[in-house]
Amino acid sequence: MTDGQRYNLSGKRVWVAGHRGMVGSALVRRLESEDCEIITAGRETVDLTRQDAIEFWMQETKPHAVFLAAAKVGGIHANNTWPADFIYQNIMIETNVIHASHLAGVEKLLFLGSSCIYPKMAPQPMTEDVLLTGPLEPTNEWYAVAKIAGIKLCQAYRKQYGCDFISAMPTNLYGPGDNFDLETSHVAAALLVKVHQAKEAGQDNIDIWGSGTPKREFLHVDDLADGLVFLMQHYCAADHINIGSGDEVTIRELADIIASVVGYDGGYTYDDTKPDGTPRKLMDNSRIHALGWQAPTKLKDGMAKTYDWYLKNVV
Ligand code: GFB
Repeated sequence: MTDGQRYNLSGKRVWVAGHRGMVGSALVRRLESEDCEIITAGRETVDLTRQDAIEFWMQETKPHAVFLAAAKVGGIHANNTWPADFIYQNIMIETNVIHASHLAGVEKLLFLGSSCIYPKMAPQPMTEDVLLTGPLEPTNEWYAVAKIAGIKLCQAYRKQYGCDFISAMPTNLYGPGDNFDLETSHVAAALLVKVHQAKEAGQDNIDIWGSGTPKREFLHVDDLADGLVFLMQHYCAADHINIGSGDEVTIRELADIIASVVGYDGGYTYDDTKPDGTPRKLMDNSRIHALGWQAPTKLKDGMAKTYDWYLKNVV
């Protein structure tokens, strides 16, 4: 397959690795409208950190296509607190799944990275080619190094063996299926929980970690899943590709959006014992736009849908 050709999912056996996570479950929802067979396997069936287990399972299962959404993920505090878990588990999962996919003759694989692969002080918006041009953000360099290794694995297997393995780098995500645990979650889920609980308890304050001034770009996970299926079908190149929304706000502005969705009119206090992390990480999405895909969901609408899901499924 050469650049620009379409990969047809019809009739294909498509493995979503990590189907219980926020991204994996969104991918399964999205793939239900494609004419393909969706394959999933929980940790009790195959432990992706064990090389022999994954190679055996892949030889038996023989998927045609793989979405590699399995990963050890977490917010700024989790990344900063458990660096060994983040680097070890992610490198093991990527190495095992990518190598086993090559051995099993997988036709196409999409590896999922993160915008934290880019240098902390990268010029904004960040184009794909700023990768490896400067030092990483220290709170998540372990996770970032593992994700950079995943990009390089895909490129190496393409170069040496001709495998059609591609990499997509999403911006910060939110949506149904997110992790709502306050210690390990990302900011969108954390603030949704804090604002909801404050409203329910009649509290007039919630705490925001750091200064509230860092900027983040937020993409609804159902938009991400749609974009990933689009890339699986239309993108074929060694270079990784950004996938974002262009919806950039400060953390304080995000709190205001969530407050208006939830109906909370209290205030905020800022916890300066917690890190700010990267000051800004806005993606340049020109490449994926040029291919013909854009994220449809606006941040406030996506947050309202997520809050609705949270009330029905988590509270
Ligand atoms: O989403 P988040 O945890 O991760 O935090 P990163 C984003 C910003 O929100 C930081 C602030 O400036 C946090 O200090 N923040 C404010 C909070 N209140 C809260 C809160 O209650 N919980 C959380 N979690 N944050 C992660 C990386 O970075 O982004 C990962 O560590 C990954 O590796 C992911 O790349 C997408 O955006 O800073």
